[in-house]
Amino acid sequence: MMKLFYSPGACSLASHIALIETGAPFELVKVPVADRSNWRPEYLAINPRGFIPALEVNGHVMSENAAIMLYLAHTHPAARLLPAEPGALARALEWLAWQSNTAHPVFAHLWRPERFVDTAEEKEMVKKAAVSRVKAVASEVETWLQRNDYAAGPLFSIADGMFLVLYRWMWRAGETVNEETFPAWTRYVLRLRERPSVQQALATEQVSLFP
Ligand SMILES: N[C@@H](CCC(=O)N[C@@H](CS)C(=O)NCC(=O)O)C(=O)O
Repeated sequence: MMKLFYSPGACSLASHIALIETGAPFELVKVPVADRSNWRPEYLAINPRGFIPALEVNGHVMSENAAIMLYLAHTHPAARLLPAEPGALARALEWLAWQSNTAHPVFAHLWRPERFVDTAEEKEMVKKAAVSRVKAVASEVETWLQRNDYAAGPLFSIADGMFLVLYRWMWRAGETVNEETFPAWTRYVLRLRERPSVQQALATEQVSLFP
């Protein structure tokens, strides 16, 4: 059975949602990053990089949300987790790459500056720079969703889970996110919340979409 290593409300929520969407049976293993469980030897034996998520399938472990979700989409075609049309498929992959190489690192700089620099002064500078980049990331998502229902365009795909995660991270970072400040993004997360997979993942992880 597939086994997902996750931390409540972390980026692993995107893989969790995709996993439920497949309809396949799976097990969840909680590795809370809040208490640094992900750096314990037991977890490093599973994913030597120490990050969550990781997905174990028949003894084989894969990491990185994009890789995990692509694997799930390909092994469960009936779940239609990726668009067939090449332009929309490229768009889904574009957002998956951007989520990993641009959006996620902004929050890593904000919440874990010690990963990048050493002194207290440097950490403050890194955090300060991240605050303005958070706003740039958010405005990119809002602009896209003003013209498109989902990340890939008209249909739900594996590129949507992380937009939902980022929405939560916005208010967790102290930003005001609501119908007034980010109307399209807010309507979008309300639409995603209608999916049973999203409801189940949020309930299991015991996290909410709004403050
Ligand atoms: N690009 C990776 C990012 C993984 C990542 O940074 N995960 C965070 C949680 S959202 C983590 O494990 N943080 C633990 C730490 O920094 O100690 C992915 O998309 O899977």
